This record gives sequence, C-alpha cells and structure tokens, in this order.
Amino acid sequence: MYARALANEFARDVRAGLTRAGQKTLSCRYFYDDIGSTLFEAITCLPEYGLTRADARILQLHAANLVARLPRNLVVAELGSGTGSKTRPILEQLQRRQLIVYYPIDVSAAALERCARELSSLGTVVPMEMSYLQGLREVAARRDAGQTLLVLFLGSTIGNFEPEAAIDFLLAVRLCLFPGDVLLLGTDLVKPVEQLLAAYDDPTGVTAAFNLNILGRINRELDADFDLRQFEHVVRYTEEAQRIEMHLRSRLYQIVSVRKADLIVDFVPNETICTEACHKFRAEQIVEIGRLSGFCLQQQWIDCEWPFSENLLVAV
Ligand code: AVI
Repeated sequence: MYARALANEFARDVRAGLTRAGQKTLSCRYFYDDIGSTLFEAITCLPEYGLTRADARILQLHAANLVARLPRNLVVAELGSGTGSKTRPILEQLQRRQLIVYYPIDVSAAALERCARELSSLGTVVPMEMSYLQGLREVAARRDAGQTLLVLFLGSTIGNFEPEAAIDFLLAVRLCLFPGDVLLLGTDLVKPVEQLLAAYDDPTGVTAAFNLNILGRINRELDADFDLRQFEHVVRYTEEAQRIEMHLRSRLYQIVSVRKADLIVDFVPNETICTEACHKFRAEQIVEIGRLSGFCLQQQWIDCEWPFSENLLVAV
C-alpha cells in the first residue's frame, strides 16, 4: 500500500513537472533509486567533486571539539543518514561519555540496514524508514525529559532546496525541537565557477549518467519511452543565485509517452528539463539562515581543501 502511494506520488509529480508552463522540471528527490544511489556514491569518489570528502574531513578532524561543546545526555537523529558513514567519528566521541541512541532517518531501507549493521557496535541504532520530518517528529516524541536532541543534516542537502523552502524546512525542524537542542548543518560554500562546473559535469560522465538515470527511472517505473540518448546533461552556474543547475537538454524534436502518468509530452530541440538546483553559500550567510529559522550559530568549521562548512546551530 505504501509502495502504491509512493508510485502514485511519483506519477503525479512527473506529470506536474513535465506539463509545467515555461521551464519543465523533475524533482531531484527522484534521482535516488538503486541505480541513482549507486551513481551518487560514485560521484562522491570523483576527484572533481570534493564536497563529500570535505564534509567527512571536518567531522573526522573536529568531532572531539564538537562533542565537547554539546550538552550531556544526548540523543542523536540524522536526516538522510544514508549508511551513516560520516557520522561514525561523532558517535565514537560521544560513546566515551554516554550510552548512544542514534536514529538514522532515510527513505532507503537498504541504506538503513547497512547503517545499522555498521554502527551498532557503537550503541543502539534505531532505523527510521521515513521522510525527514516524519522521522524527526517521531524521534522528538520518543525522547525522555532531560535529553537533548542533536540533529545532523550533513552533505549540503539543504542546498538542494529553493532558498525559501530551505528556511521553511529548517523552521519545521526547529518546531520539533526545544530551546537548547542542536542542529549540525553541512553547507557547501561558493567557489570558483570552473571548479563548480567540473564538479557537476565531470569528464568521466558519472554525473551525466546520474542525471540521465532519472529518465531511465521514469521508463522503468512509469512505463515511459524516453530515449536517453536523445537527451544531454547540461550544467549552468548562476552567480546571483549562487547556484548550479543541472538540466537534461533534448537533442531534437521528440514526443515521449509516460503511460502510468497518463501523459504524452513533446520537446522542441534544445528545450531542457531542470532536474536539480544546488545552492552554494557564503560562510556568513549561515548566521542569517539560522536566525530566520529560530537557531543561533554557535560554531562554524570550514574545510581547508574544499570550501565547505559544518555549522553548529543551537535552537533558541
Ligand atoms: C545531495 N546533494 C547535496 C548533491 C549536491 O551536490 O547538490 C547532489 C548532486 N548532484 C550532482 N552531484 C551531486
């Protein structure tokens, strides 16, 4: 039943995005089927894409310092944990001073299973196969009085939200918390355009495959007939918006049918589907983002190799 509801939602979103007036769109949340998640893992290993390594490096280097700043008796929840691999140094430091209860929240059952297998030697791992906010509400409801909640939102996933939606999302996170609870937020920072373009359009073509796979997924799950060879991966950087956009550009005039979305859609030559926006931040913008969403920035760590920041925000 749950799977059926998800499939219906996917069909509705694809239909809405591909019939949208002006720019056609597909939501980047649909990148991550099994093939997309595997391709994303490969992206994180690319020399051109330093984001994930920077995130992990900061956590590795500063976990002790981070944990020293946190109140005692913590419960840890992670939004979009994946396999939880970056979280290990934080849990290892915490383990020195308390018993650990860690709630990884993710929509991928396979990732959660691996996460539980790999981190259970450090404490109690309670996988939550739910959306971010559903999971966080559930964790907030389960915690005991006197416990402080540490919420991890790593990897700069916040950059994949439109700016207003990012604030709305952080406000919704804040509503699940009490004053004094903490959010560790990873944000990728603005960097030279050439570096960003290479990160999202790598010469090996992994990101192109990751992008095109969204059409492959629509073919597989919604009985569509996209010819992937007739679309091309394109990236653009918009300076004012501080964002990379990923698009799929139609090479020719073509008509595609998506049977399970009850849709027939045409593409003119060079028309694009926007599949993802990746916003980059200036380090000082995080103070304002925190303020607008009910947090106060207590500490910021910036990686020395790849401009990326880890931000410790306290709920006020
Ligand atoms: C998941 N997210 C933070 C990645 C990013 O960099 O915005 C997704 C990604 N898209 C292409 N490469 C990586």
